[in-house]
Amino acid sequence: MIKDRKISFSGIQPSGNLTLGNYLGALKNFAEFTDNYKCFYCIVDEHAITVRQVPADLRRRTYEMMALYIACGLDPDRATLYVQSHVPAHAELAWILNCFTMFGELSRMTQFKEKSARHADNINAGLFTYPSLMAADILLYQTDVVPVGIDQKQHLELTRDIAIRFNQLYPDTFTIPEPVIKKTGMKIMSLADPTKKMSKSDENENATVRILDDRDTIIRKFRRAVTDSGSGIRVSDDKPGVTNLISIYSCCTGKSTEEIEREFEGKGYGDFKLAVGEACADLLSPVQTEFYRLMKDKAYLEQMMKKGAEEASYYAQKTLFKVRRKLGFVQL
Ligand code: ATP
Ligand code: LTN
Repeated sequence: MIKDRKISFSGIQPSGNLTLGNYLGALKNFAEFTDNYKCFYCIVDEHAITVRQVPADLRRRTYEMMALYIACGLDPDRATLYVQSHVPAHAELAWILNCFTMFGELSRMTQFKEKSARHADNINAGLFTYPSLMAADILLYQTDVVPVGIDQKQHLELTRDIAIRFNQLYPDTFTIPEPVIKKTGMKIMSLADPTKKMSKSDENENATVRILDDRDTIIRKFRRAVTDSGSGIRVSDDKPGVTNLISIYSCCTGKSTEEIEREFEGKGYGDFKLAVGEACADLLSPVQTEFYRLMKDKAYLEQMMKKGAEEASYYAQKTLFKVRRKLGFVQL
């Protein structure tokens, strides 16, 4: 494929209500690429069913994700926004890549180990081969950059290994993608246990701030956030709670760590937590307003999904055609 611009691709699962971690680690960074890159941002519903989903919830969240993509500043005329299951090429390439992915590699994935421990009654083959589908997502579009949080680094490394292996056997098939992981915001921690990642599937509601939480809820959750013993608002390994809040405040306001430490010198945790809560609520408020406006117009969201799927299919088919030809499949 001859590219006139570099390509950015990322995906988010419609598997729960999105958190501040998803926003700061991934979503918020997607729009930055639209000026200079051709962007594909996917709602990965096929990944979501590796864990049991209630059908009505999955459907509702898929619409919500589309609305959130747009509400976060992604213009559907400038970025291709679509749903994974609307483009069958993803599942097709995933099967092919499964034949180039090793059992040992998949067994080492920490997300697989964590999710199989959490869902011990449903350790299905899809959960195991999840990374080959993710590699297919990325490689189908000849992607150059993948904006993600740090937890996805291992999957990105595997994607690169699969692409390199495939290219060695069948030269010039895939572009080798690079992860783009922002230093601040790459791993927002739980407000209840700052040694754990903030996760959308956490059962403790006080552990997560949701993108759609209202202002009072956001401020209350930050007020209850676990901080560390002693006082002092500074980044330190023995202060994981305060360090996490400083990083959130930095993402929300654009201030550096040093500026923040100076701003709160001599102040208590109470003042600091309130400031973080307010900054976070201010950041999310315009996203929420736009989200609720868009959710009233389902027909528009469906129209955008359709347009996105058509655009994505066009590019995906080109890669898939090349792959099939190189493998020796008969093309009719
Ligand atoms: P689940 O809890 O269902 O496993 P998740 O919250 O990890 O989901 P995903 O849909 O798997 O969310 O992730 C979407 C994007 O958000 C990915 O790029 C991921 O790296 C990023 N992300 C998720 N949690 C965080 C976090 N706490 N901090 C920063 N980025 C995050
Ligand atoms: N595995 C990712 C979601 C995901 C993704 C992708 C991210 C699926 N396909 C392609 C980037 C690129 C997750 O669990 N966060």
